Amino acid sequence: MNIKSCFLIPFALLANCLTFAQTSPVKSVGNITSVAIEGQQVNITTDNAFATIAVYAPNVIRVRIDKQKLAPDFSYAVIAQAQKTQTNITQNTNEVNVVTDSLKVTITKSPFAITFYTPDGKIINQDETGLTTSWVNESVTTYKKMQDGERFVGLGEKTGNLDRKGSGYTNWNTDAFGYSAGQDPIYSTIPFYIGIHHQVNYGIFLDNTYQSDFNFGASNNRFSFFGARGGEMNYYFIYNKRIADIITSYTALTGRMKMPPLWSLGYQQNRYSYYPETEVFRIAQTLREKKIPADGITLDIHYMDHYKVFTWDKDRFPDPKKMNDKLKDMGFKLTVIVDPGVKIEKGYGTYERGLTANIFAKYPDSTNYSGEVWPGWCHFPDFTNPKTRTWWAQEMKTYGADGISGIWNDMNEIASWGQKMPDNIIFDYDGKKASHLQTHNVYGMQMARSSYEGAKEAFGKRPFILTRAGYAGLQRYTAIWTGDNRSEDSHMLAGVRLLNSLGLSGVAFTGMDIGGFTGNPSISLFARWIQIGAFNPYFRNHTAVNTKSAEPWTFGEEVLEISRNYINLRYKLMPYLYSAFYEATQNGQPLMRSLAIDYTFDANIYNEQFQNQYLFGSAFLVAPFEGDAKFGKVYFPAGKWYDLYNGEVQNGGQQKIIQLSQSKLPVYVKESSIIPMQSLVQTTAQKPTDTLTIHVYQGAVKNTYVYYEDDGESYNYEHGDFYKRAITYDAAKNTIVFAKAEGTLTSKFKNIKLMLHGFANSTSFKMNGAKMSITDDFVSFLTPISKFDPQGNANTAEGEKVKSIVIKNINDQFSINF
Ligand code: MIG
Repeated sequence: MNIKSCFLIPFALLANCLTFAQTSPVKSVGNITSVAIEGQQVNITTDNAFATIAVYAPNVIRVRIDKQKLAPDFSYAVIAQAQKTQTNITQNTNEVNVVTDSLKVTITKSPFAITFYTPDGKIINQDETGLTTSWVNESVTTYKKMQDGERFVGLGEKTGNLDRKGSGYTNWNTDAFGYSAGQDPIYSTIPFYIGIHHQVNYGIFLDNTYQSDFNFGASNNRFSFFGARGGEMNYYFIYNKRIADIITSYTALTGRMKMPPLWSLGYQQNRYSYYPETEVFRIAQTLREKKIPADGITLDIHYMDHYKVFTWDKDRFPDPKKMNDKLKDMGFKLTVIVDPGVKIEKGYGTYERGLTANIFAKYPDSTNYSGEVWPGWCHFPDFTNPKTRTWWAQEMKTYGADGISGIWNDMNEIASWGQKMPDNIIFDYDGKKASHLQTHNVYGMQMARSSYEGAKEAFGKRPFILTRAGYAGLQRYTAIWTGDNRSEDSHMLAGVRLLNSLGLSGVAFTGMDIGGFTGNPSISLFARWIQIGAFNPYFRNHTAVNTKSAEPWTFGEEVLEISRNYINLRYKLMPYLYSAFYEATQNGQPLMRSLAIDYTFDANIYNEQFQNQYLFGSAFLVAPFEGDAKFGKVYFPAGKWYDLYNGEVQNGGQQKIIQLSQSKLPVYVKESSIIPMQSLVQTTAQKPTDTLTIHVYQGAVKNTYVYYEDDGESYNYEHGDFYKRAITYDAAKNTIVFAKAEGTLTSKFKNIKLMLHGFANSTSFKMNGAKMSITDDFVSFLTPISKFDPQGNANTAEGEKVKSIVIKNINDQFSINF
């Protein structure tokens, strides 16, 4: 309440009111008292605060507000600098107006409140003028007016519905063992969300590493809010017409992933824990004998000597280098887990070197903080100190020498027994010095960063890095998985939404424990989960220490065949997957694409029945259902959709009840899609045959697809050593055009086989103007399984008649007319 409104109150209450105004526990930003325009930014003083509103890019506005003068700028998330942009800033007595090519911002002076408009004057987002921005003690919150019909998506690794309207969330990285499917918070923090209303959408990224809170109309219908328990209000407002472009803008700010090692896209076999070495070889051999393609095996904490990071239990693993050489000969790469806690033990090298380098997090009295975790009492490296990151990179060398290929960062929330790290631990925060409260949410990301930087040096190849905790921008260094989920149907589906939400929040390389971590999945649940896993970016089977074995062959012959079928399909799709990852490196598009990205204003996709559906890359519509469901309802958004397995066409804009089968995951292909595939291999270390098969699906929309290849392991692609080619299917012109390849690499394929789906009505095909021969062909994406499906569907060889064309030389530049 401000003083002015007190005058509207009867005299008898006035005294009361004034007392209230003076002692209000909520301190509002108040009115603007001075404005200074400085290039692209407006510097503001208000009754109670200081603010700057800066044009960061034509479509990105940065807002900073603090009770004291703004501190020097620093961020672990944002790597982009403000761009010089055509900006027009004017002011009159009531307001300041900031205009760029992409949007208009109006800042009213009494009270200080901001409204963002489209260039043609539609409101995109506005402060709630009664509440604006305020503090309760050190907590700062900005209140935004709830727009009619407003929806909210994203916010990273958050449980709940796709549309977050009506829910509130807290960001505080938490070791959430066996979390429930609706629990909050869990492991990681990405304070970025997308709001949608009246045919407009926008992104807001709150860059503040303190505990943060978001409210999308929970327990109120007046506002949405975001805020943090300390530090300054510091947010980036992003406006683009399409959500895909908002993701591109957000990842321009916070960075994008690098090309992953090709092997990390293969199937990964895990459990807590495989040991000794003979057990690792038994798993590797069984995968090969049972013809389950696989690329990775992961070692959990039991490989270490008494859980001491950077050591080996020499009884279990006498010669790691030899083991890795042998695994590599078999086409496997090894990933090992690392925990941040360094055991306090005299004579233990990592500990001693850590003491000498003085890199552990400290109490204010300069003693090293000790907490208890797997190895017993530990110190914790302060990964926000550049010195620590260098030290960790140095330690990483031993893994390089041992032939390790991947680093799995666990327990980096930080987790410790007791789960109550004291507030008063001091971290370097890259020279700024910060308490645990400010550092907590960014610690995990800085550990993953240290592992990435160290492994990149030590392995001599692209490392695979995985993390459990993270903060906005984590995608620059690492993939992420969703921790200790449960072997339950609701968890599998909640997991799909977690990954879709991470995708909306700039993280493309994501996965969940296939089969569930705690508990034992039923046969039907495992069958469904492994099918979905084949359509997850990171595809890893994992289970806890005290559960039954959960390798694909432990659920009976039928599930083994189902697993093999889908893992085979994944390997045949490797060229498609790899190209999709390339896209993520270029514009931040995730592999798992919530339908909110492409069908933002179609209300059906937010319906709880359909909210788990997603696109995998640009082509596949995946509809996940519980393991034992007999029927399911699928929503087909606008366009035309082909059943992956038999080519049957479904028109968009309809809901359809479909019969489900344990052996098949409902997957559809979007019209006009272009999907490159290869022959089946057992590991990405094996070369596929010379033929790149490219499926083209007839449709009404024009599609330009970018096919991408590189050596799959080095950074030479950064210097042009890749093979990249645009393929355009133009429905209106009846053409398929293969543009000239870019890059210095020769393709690993020698010829192309084009498979044309839905082209039965096209009878004459010409290549570069000359008539060409075309063959009737048959495509089947799955192998019939030998057992009778218990749900009653005999699974015979399902497939689709197509037309095929062989192009003898992949390097030909050609155009096909039909
Ligand atoms: O306290 O390393 O989420 O994947 O298997 C548990 C053992 C520690 C938690 C991880 C899980 C891993 C487990 N870790």
